[in-house]
Amino acid sequence: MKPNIRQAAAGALALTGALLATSCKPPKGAIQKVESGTAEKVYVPPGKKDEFYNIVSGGFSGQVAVYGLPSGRMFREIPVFSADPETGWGYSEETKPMLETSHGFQTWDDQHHVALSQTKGEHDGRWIFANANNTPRIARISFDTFRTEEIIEIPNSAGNHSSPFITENSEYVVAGTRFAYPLDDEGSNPDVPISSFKENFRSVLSMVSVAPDSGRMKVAFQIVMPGIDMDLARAGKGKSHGWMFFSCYNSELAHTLLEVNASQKDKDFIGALNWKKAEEYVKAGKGRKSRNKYLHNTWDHHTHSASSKVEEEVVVLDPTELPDLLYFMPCPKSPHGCDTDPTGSYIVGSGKLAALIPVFSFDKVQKAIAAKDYEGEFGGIPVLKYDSVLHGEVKKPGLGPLHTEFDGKGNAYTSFFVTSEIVKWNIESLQVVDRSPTFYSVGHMMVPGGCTAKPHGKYAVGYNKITKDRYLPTGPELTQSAQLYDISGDKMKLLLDFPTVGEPHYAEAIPADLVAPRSVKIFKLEDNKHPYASKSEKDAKVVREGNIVHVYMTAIRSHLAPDNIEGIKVGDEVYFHVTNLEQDWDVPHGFAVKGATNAELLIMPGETCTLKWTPSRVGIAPFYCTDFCSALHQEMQGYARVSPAGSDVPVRFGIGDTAPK
Ligand code: RUQ
Ligand code: CUA
Repeated sequence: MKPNIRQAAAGALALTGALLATSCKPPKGAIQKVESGTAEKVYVPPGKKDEFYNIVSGGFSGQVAVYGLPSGRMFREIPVFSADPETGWGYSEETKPMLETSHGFQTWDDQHHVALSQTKGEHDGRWIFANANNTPRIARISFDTFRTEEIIEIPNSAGNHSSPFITENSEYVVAGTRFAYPLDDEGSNPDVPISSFKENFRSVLSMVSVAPDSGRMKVAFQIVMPGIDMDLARAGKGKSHGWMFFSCYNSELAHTLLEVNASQKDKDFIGALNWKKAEEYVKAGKGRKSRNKYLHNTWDHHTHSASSKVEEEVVVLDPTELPDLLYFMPCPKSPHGCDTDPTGSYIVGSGKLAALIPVFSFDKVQKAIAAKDYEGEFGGIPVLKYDSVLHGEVKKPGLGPLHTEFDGKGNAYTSFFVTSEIVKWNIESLQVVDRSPTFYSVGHMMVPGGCTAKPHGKYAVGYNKITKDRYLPTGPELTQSAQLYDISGDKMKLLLDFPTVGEPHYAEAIPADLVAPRSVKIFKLEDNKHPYASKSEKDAKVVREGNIVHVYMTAIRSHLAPDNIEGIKVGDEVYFHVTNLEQDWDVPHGFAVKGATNAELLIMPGETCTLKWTPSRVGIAPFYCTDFCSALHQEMQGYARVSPAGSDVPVRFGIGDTAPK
């Protein structure tokens, strides 16, 4: 008997039900109902733009990514510490110096935190700073071009995690050592047994100054301390301006199995550095001059090229000899986040293993310092009494607190890794007022402007470590993800999940109006001072100097000039210097040549970029534009003839009528 439609449908439903029960059923708690009308809150209709730029660290991708809020759409991945074949970053001759370090050329790092420039404690929309955790560096990215324009290496440091948190007027960005190690500056001997940790390993906090107009960075001075691991930091603001606070773990000074050995003590520390005092000491010549070699790489806007300079020296201050410089505050259980509220009155420590959140009062810290209210010292640095500096504790907030942000309305929001939630609490009363689950294991969280003196509020974003069942599976590795919450009312409301690239750690968000109007649309051709620029097609040429061949090439819709080149030989070093002659927004040209072992170039209007090519085979090598730039983009192509080494084929080149006959 044939089953009727109804029976067939019921059977199909039963089958689907069985499948769901076995393989596709989400674990309990994975589905959270969203209210009707939620979609409209994140929907940015075609032709409309997002309200905020969300600048998100890329973690082990080494890059920084830019998303829109509330849509969660990704706009750009900015190459910073990792080479990026898509843009030629780290592959073009112009960008290579940006990735030089004292250890050599590095094409990767671990990018954890971003800091947006501030004036009077508020976002000013000029720069993004980003840290490299592995080989200690800080990068500065321009909001005008969304490009990295400076990278400075941090000497006397290892594991630059507590970085690049910024002071109220962008006077400094900070860099703290996460992996204490024996300093390896000139004259010291870092070849010591690891077991001599206590005697020989040190940590250094660096204050890197930022020039007010150019943004140019300089390692202004460093504070050396015992081998505790510095984790995160925040500058004071308002009344606490002039101070830098930073969390420290491993006060046990363990050097093996830290998981256990660095979790012995009840309390570790939050350090409080009086950097104004440090400036006085430096001025008075109280520092030791440490001889180092560290690189400082900068981008020149006129030549469209980077250069790398070796710095040789840095001033180091010793807080055991210089009074009133540095204090420790006891903080429960391996603190991670160390965050100051918008008024600068409170410092929140997030002990990863603590079941409470201590909130310190800056006024009480000042009183305790004045009264020398110490409970002892650590490595010669005074430790203030916990009870004397405490504003209070948030009791039973959750497990595994990591980071805290603020909404400017008296509330704090703390991420909890272990209990997978964001908890909202009142800074004055220390009462928990709301909590919302995250999916899953949230690391950093962010409120737009939440680290500034004037938070923009409205949203919170959680950056999760685990996504499990939230997205379509993509093999063993699932996408990293963020979650957007509406925090405009009393209760947090989950609005949206969106995937991210790399592993997001800290992020900031800034109103689009502060950034969008600054955006550079083209580079003016007349300002191009690149030594190999060709400013018009008639300047295009090929010049041989020994076995080096310079191709001065131009790109404009829709041809490359010259597009026929002869006289290149196996063993030559060929440099294609391609100038994009366009002066229109959003018309890059790309350039690639067969057999090149590096990458493509992606050349912005008015810019010159150089690809090095060492042809290895005799024959004809086609080259072409890689970016679909016009209806005749496919025709934007040409040929290079490669002859045997020692051949006498002369250099000839041209396009159209001038092509070699
Ligand atoms: S750290 S959560 Cu660099 Cu908290 Cu990542
Ligand atoms: Cu130029 Cu495609």
